[in-house]
Amino acid sequence: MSRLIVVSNRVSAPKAQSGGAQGGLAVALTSALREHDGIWFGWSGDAGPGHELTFSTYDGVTSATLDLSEQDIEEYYDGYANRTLWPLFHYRLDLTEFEREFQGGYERVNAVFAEKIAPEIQEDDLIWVHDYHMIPLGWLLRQQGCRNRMGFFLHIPWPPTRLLVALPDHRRLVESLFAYDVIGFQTNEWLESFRHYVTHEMDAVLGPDGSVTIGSRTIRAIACPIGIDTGEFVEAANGKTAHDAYERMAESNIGRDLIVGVDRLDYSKGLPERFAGYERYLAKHPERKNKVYLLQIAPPSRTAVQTYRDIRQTLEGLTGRINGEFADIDWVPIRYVNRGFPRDVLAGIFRAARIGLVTPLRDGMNLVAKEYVAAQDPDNPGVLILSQFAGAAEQLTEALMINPYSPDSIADAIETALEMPLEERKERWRSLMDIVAYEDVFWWRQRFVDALMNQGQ
Ligand code: GDG
Repeated sequence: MSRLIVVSNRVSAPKAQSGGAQGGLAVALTSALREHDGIWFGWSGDAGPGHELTFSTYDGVTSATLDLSEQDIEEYYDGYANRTLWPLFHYRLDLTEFEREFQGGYERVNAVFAEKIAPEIQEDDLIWVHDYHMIPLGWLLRQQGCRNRMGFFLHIPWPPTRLLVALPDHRRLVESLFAYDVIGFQTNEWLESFRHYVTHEMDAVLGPDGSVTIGSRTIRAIACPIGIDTGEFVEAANGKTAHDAYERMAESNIGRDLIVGVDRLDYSKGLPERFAGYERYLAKHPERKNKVYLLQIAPPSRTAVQTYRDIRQTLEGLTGRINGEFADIDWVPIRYVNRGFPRDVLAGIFRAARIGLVTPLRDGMNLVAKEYVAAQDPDNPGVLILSQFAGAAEQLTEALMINPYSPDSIADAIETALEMPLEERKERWRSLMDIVAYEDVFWWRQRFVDALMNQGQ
């Protein structure tokens, strides 16, 4: 079996997994890497001089990280990754910042990674690069003489061509993707957008089975939706910590229905829209006052970026206003918690919740939706309300689908969910769970790695 080399911006070894906001990528890759011998490369998350690799092995996963300089972090991570590519790829041209230094820093840091990683690669290693931080890495590795099979997986959406062309040097960025043998997207929709771009902007020729040819170079572009480690999550939901969290919730609910939202604090997650939908619900259904509440867990992320500080302020204002307007002396309609919790505590909270409310304006996939499904009690499952703009909507078709831009759409779905008979809840949950259980993180990994091994055979 070939070794698997994974490269992503951040490396999150298993020991770092308790508490705090654990990104979806980290959760997924840890499960995948444990089965393969190999190395996970990335940024340490720290600022420091030099770019030396530090290796460590924990629980079957070897990681190799390097520090970046303050300037690298500012331009590559806070800059091009999080102030240029992230908003643009989430259709937020209004929040996208185009600065030459950001692009320069991004290319420089990717070149550092290529230079450091290339000597560590063995002849038949498979290389799997992740996400928007690392788009040009494959091309830069090829410049270092690397001839291995290389795949790239994009965890976030691929934007429509008309938005992408607003990025200075967009073509240079997309061309660099052709250094990979396989490119994976979360959904058919993002894949379609990519195919549209390469045919309209680059004269690519599309072939059967996802092949894309430019000149003499043929690669494969596929849709390959990421899953969760469903078995582990079900186990967590049935474990003692989750049970304690469940009991704690049940005690504090005192018969009220819990609606839960769990998201990194990010403008793509549709949190103000979610609160507005819930507010509309309370206004439309005064009879439900004191019988329901929304628990929103939102650990802060990317706090160096102004737009992230803004979203935090917006939500604090909204929570205060809604609670001020609707609360009673013995009831607060929104509990807004600005910190992270361990995974198994989350599993217990999900299980205690009558509704999982997932309302992103755009999301590559959204693993919380899948985790909510996995955590449910099969005999008395809750209802998933899901944005039509989450990548997960392509798979989780039995969720109650909403348009997050419409407060009425969210409000009506909340009422439908609370009124839903047990039989229908069970039926919907069963078909959601079949997908979450079958198309899990191992299925995803296998599908991508198979595509990579078979490409060009
Ligand atoms: C990107 C894409 C795509 C959240 N709060 C806590 C916590 N979390 C965990 C969740 C989930 C993960 O973080 C978030 O994953 P998402 O998929 O929802 O979102 P992103 O972080 O934006 O991830 C996304 C994903 O990559 C994978 O490809 O699905 O579209 O944007 O696992 O449970 N975990 C803990 N405490 C928290 O308070 N322990």
